[in-house]
Amino acid sequence: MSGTFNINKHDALLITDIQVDFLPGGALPVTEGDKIVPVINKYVSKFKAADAHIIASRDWHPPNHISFKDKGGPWPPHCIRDTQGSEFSSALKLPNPTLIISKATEQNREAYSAFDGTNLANELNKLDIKRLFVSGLATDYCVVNTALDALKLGFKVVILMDATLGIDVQQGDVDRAVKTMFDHGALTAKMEDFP
Ligand code: VGL
Ligand code: ZN
Repeated sequence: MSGTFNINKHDALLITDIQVDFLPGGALPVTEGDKIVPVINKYVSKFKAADAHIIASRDWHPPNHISFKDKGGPWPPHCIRDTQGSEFSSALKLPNPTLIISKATEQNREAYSAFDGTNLANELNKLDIKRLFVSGLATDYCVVNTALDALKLGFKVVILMDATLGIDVQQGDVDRAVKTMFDHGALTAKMEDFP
């Protein structure tokens, strides 16, 4: 569903995990993940100009995180805190201020949602943010889990379809994730929906 969105100070752009390891050349790359970075930068400009908030989440694992293959998890080691792979892409233009949310920081617990084990909900309430526009990686993991938690917590959620990409471990995972978000009340939008 689309339409026109007027952005204001009760809105936030959530930029999900635009980190070196999730981009081509990284440890757990999303195919063509780099293609959405300029699009996200454009959204940043628009949201900044409209006095909205900018939030960037990052996957921030300890070494030996439970999600790593050698610990029995599904993924190659990635986004180990304070390493080059965990840095935000140098192509991503994060403004000042950007609220940074680090997630999946506990060794023995996986957390895909940016709300899981973080203070994101408190921060949103403190800033009087009512609506989240979600961009970034990966649609079928962090984005879908974050969006569903946001909806559960009573925030409005809009998925920026031209600024998210997924992994598709199984073909159709991304499409199913979008459908799940939609079925739970998320809207979708793309650049042309912002005047
Ligand atoms: C993610 C796979 C592993 C994500 C994090 O943030 O989407 N995906 N760790
Ligand atoms: Zn991870």
